[in-house]
Amino acid sequence: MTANTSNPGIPRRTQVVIVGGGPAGLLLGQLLHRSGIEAVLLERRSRAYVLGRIRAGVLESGSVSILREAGVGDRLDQEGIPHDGCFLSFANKGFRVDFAGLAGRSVTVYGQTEITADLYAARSRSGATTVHGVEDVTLGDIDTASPHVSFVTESREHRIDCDIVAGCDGFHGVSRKSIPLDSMTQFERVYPFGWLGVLSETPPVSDELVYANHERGFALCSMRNPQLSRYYIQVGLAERLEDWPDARFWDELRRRIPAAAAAELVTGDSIEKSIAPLRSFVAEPMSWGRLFLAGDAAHIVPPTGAKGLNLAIADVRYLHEAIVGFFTGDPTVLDTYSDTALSRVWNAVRFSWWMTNTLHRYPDQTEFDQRMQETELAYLSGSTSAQRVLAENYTGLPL
Ligand code: FAS
Ligand code: PHB
Repeated sequence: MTANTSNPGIPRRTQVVIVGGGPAGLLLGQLLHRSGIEAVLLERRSRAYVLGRIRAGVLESGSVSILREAGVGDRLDQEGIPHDGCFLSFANKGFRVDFAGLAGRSVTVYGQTEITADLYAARSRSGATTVHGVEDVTLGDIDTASPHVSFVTESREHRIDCDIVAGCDGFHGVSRKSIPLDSMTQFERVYPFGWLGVLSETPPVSDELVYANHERGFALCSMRNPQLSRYYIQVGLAERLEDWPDARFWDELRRRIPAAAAAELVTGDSIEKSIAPLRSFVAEPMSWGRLFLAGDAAHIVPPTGAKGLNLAIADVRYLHEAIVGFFTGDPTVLDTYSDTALSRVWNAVRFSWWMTNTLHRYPDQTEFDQRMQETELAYLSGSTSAQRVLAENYTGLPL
């Protein structure tokens, strides 16, 4: 690594530049470090800002294994909550899908916030270079064998030459946009609703997640631990946070979940409240020259299937293997990364799309549409085969 005179902590050259310090970038950095490969990580926001984000909550069993292999599974094993099933409800009726019995595997509830904290702690221990507060990040010569990344930090310009650029900078990042549009195909569906999420220091209404289809709209009861609950209700795209005081949120949630659950609901002040839009998006291919996209930089799924974070982790596992192959004499394995990752991405995109369509109420939905949803859910409630399909996809298809 060649030191950079204007800022000794920032090298002029390294093997891999990772753009984005969310879960994808941090996990890739951790796996590469453990493989003896140098990677400089560039993050636009401060570490505190990234650690303050409240996002995903459910980990597939494959994701848990990968985090353990990365050496960041200790707290996850102590504090993560295994879930062997979940509930779905419609027309005030509910039924349980037995993940363990039907798919032979479970999921673990452990917040993305905690995963990011564990990964940042590991990165600090590794001593690898992380630059926060970067601006004007620009990828150069990514279609050659000598790519480089330029950026500004503390009003100084920097350039890092490297062998590989990992674009882990999320949907709004610069990496995907650095690929010529005529070299890429983008697939997208924007849903006509969003999720209003609340975090509250209250005991969860149920030991397992409850996904509710209701004619007023979707609702989800989740948690982070026995004293920290996470709830969501579907809202229209024009809804504003200021129109949703806590009391209104709790009243609406009670109306959408089964009466038995509503009777158990413990309400409290929200300690976080946000509205997230829902979209399905896939960019093909997930690589161009020496640039490789992972996580939300390449794809977005509606959170209904709890797939976003898990897809990011699976991408990183494949990309790590490909990069190790490149540096140990087998450059061809990088060529297969995009196809390998996309085959898993599309399965998750389909499942998340199906869960979203089955559980949400569309603004222009007719009574017939609502009856079709309820009929599908009624069939699901009585069919072990149909529940097995849901259980296999929800707990994560084999990596
Ligand atoms: P991220 O977006 O997490 O991280 C990208 C990082 O790149 C960010 O830290 C950003 O600051 C940085 N960055 C951006 N541009 C940059 C630049 N030019 N230079 C340097 N850095 C740059 N998934 C679920 O499974 N369940 C959920 O309930 C769920 N809820 C969500 C709610 C919201 C509001 C959002 C936005 C997403 C949610 N997701 C959920 C999906 C989410 O968990 C993502 O899948 C996950 O964060 C993906 O991780 P990354 O790919 O690392 O992207
Ligand atoms: C969450 O706990 O934040 C969560 C759980 C399951 C989902 C989406 C979000 O499908």
